[in-house]
Amino acid sequence: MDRGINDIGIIGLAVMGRNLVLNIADKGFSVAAFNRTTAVTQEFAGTLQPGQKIQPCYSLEEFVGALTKPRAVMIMVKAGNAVDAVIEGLVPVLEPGDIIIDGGNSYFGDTDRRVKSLAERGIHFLGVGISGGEFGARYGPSMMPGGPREAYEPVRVIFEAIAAKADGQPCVTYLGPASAGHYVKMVHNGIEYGVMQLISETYALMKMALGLTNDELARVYADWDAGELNSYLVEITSKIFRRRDDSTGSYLIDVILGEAGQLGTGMWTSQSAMDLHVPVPNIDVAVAMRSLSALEEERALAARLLTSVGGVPKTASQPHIEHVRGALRAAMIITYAQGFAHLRVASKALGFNLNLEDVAGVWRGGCIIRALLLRDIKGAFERSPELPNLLLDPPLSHEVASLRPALAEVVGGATISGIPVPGFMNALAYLDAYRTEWLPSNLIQAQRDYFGAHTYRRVDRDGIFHTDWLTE
Ligand code: 2AM
Repeated sequence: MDRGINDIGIIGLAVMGRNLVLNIADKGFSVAAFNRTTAVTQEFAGTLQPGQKIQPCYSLEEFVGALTKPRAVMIMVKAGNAVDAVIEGLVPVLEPGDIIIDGGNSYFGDTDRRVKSLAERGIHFLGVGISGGEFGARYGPSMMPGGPREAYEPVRVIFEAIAAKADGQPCVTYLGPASAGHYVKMVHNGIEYGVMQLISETYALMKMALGLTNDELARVYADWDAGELNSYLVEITSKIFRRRDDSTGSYLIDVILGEAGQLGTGMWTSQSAMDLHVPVPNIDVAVAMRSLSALEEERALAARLLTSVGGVPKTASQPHIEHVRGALRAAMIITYAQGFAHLRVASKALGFNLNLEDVAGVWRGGCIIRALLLRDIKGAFERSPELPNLLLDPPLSHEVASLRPALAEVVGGATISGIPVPGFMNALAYLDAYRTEWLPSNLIQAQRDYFGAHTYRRVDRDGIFHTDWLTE
């Protein structure tokens, strides 16, 4: 083990932290490593190979003393109070010009607060979204850095070396000031929720309406992954259906309880989109469905009471697998479109000045929502950097239009059969509403003016109008 002056330091040696340490050392940089509980550091030190440029440290003073200046300290602890606790410990031992990097899943509002309060003490703070899980941290994550630009330069070479590569480019680039990085990571997770919901609906359709076995499902998803649906989430879905349970020997998927958990990032995406008045119905419904899935007892009761609307009536036509595949491609494009539209508006409202082509590039590899589709999305923003919505990109809109019949077919059949496909329904409704020039919202304006004198605008004249509706 090397002892000396290190390029960067990592605090927090749980799964993500220790894998990042190993990744950084593999790329030829030297790393100081520290964990609050000394036993964890000792255990980690015991796993190191001779020659690895990693220096385990047993006090904050030793850790800070082992770093080149300006010091770059990356915090890899649980989001929330732990980040503030670590920062509080660091501030007295750091110097102006040093850089604290938060690589956790922090709420963007917390990141804004930390950037400001540390700037007052002369310390730079970078909020960096990191996606890719344990494997990504070890062999190449997607990284979304935000904060003061001058603080990014000293760590840029390390980040570019450790990040995933896609089409030869590192999946990391400076995204914008303040909480831009954590905001982009939040929306990444929102899209992830939306796409996982859609894939789970294709599973429901093919299992319930078509009666596909787990082996058949594994083959279908593998086949999809080999084509335009190529993506990490479709790939792992195929692998999941092959996996056997060690204790029972049956398929593992069939013994997993259908109660989806959530850590909050999907909900944050929905909440912040609503604050900005950006419609992201596929993300909203994905959050809602996780919450609904957790109402296990109520659902068991309702299944008995409301059977007449459940089940698969004989009249329902079976979906064609090719239609399900087309519906998934269309709904995936629509879900990413909502996420990018969210980022477009947030960028303006919060002053991030995001380059959405860069965001698509960073998501091309290493992260959970990496997908071949992101190459098309990157191309769309390359052609038109200010595009407000991906559905206005000619090639993507053409593709979605050509897939709409498949999407409608799947939603129609599932509705008659009573198979819940709220993700597909929302994708179709969003598409249809977005492409309809006339919406019945004139009636809503009339109603608002009727009961609340909220006024309305007219199609034929400028100005604000109010009608006394009670006088005929
Ligand atoms: P620990 O091993 O000392 O608990 C994930 O929980 C990581 O976050 C662990 O490395 C854990 O350190 C660290 N962590 C959690 N709360 C912390 C705190 N208040 N201060 C420092 N590290 C903390």
